[in-house]
Amino acid sequence: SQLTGDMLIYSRPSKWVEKFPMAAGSRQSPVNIETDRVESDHEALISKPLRWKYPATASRKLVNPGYCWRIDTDGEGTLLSGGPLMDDVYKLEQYHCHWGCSDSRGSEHTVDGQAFAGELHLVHWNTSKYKTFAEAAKAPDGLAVLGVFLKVGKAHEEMDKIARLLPYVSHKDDCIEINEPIDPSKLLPVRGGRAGSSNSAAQRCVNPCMRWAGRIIRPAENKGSQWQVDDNGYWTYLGSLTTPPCNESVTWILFKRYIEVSHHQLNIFRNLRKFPRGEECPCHENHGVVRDQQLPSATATRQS
Ligand code: SG4
Ligand code: ZN
Repeated sequence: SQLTGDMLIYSRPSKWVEKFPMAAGSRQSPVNIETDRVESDHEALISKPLRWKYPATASRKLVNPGYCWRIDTDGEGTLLSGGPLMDDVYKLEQYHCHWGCSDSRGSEHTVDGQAFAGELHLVHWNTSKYKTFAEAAKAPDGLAVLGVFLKVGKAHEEMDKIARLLPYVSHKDDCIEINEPIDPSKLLPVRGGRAGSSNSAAQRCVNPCMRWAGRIIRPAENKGSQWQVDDNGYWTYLGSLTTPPCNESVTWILFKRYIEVSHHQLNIFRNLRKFPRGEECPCHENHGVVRDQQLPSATATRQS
């Protein structure tokens, strides 16, 4: 059976490799972050703090591509640099979100086996080295994605601006212009435009468990509540896009702190439709890592 176009998005990640050979690569995302296997004292990470700038006016369009909501920016005046990116300057291309059908899952990455209710991704490309997003997406240092875990709690004010617009893009291929400014920096758990400026704050993930090799997330070992969550910290590793074509071009930067969104806000995400007007199938979940696990044929072994 041939997998085509959007159907891939709803298919099992283990099937993606049939059409996208990169999905079988050696730096595939997402991964499970094992907090006892991270390195803190990488000079490159601490010599320059990670810093970002996002004018609220850069958020231009809200799109329903059929498998998430996405905000496209004009990149104008946006910047991400420092930390693992060193002196290269990256621009914000778009941001989008992943969620699950219940509040206990939905994130793409996991931390010590624990999933979050969702994960926000801010996708940037390296403008110091490449001319276009497409060119950067093929290069090993072309993209940088900032990831923010979502946990269920109180409603998030900035996220609410997005949630209130989602009914206008309820179906696949719906798209609206954004008029009220939406500020992506207000969606980050760290304020002040910088992070990781101390030794323990920025940590590099050592040989993270791979999506395809390690495959199955280790069950939570009631470790979640004991994490050393640095106020200003992030984990970083070299990985890939989490969906086809799974390009191995992403420097991942995941904030250790999560943001809170409400159950109601997540339900608004889940109510987005996968298909154009006329077919009412809701996008209950759109995170990759758990899908294979739910299927009976998934193997529960971990390779070393
Ligand atoms: C989501 O499906 C986005 O909507 C995609 O954006 C994105 O692809 C894809 O996720 C993978 O990105 O940060 N999760 S991720 O690794 O950014 C790209 C579009 O389809 C190329 C534009
Ligand atoms: Zn994503």
